[in-house]
Amino acid sequence: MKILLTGFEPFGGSEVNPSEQVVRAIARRPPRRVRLATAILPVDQQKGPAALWSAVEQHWPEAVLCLGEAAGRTAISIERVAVNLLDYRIADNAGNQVSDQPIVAEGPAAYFVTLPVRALLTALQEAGIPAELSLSAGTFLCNQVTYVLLHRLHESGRALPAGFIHLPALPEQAARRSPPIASMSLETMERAVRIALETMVRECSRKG
Ligand code: PCA
Repeated sequence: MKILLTGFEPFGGSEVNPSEQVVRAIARRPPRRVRLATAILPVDQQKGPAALWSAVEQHWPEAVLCLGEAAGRTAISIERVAVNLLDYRIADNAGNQVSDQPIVAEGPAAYFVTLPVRALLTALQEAGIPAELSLSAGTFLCNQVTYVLLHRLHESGRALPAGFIHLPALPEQAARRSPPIASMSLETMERAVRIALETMVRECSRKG
């Protein structure tokens, strides 16, 4: 199965982004049943969604899994919904900080992701990895790219499974915060995303 896996470059003053590191690690040794395409997206209100869509058009994968960092989350967070709202709590890497705007004027208020979120959660929990379903990817870029992806897939009539997983901070990022925040090792996050990809293959071939 051909899957597009994406991460983000570092942002918000951090030198690393676990989502980029996980994507690069999996690209070096993709799971056996996955034909993997990858992209690292810029943390930029204009360029981020455009880079994701151009990777979709370049590869036309059978499924899309996007990853991003949500420092402070205590578990692998499988997002269920993307909302039509831009309300950046910090500036992106180009200095944009937009408030109270829709992502797509006249677009629907929200889209549900089209990944098998319950099966992903169960697979991660059975592997002993802390995981949760999340009702909000926030109102920053991760929510925005997910909304734009689901909107464009919807508009183009392509029913690809597509969605988003937020990763906690890495231990070295958490250690710099005072007080420290929750973290997860790169090895565990990589294992989680491998399990997510394998679950997508299994669930999608069961349905197809
Ligand atoms: N996390 C941010 C954007 C890039 C990233 O990795 C977010 O949660 O919106």
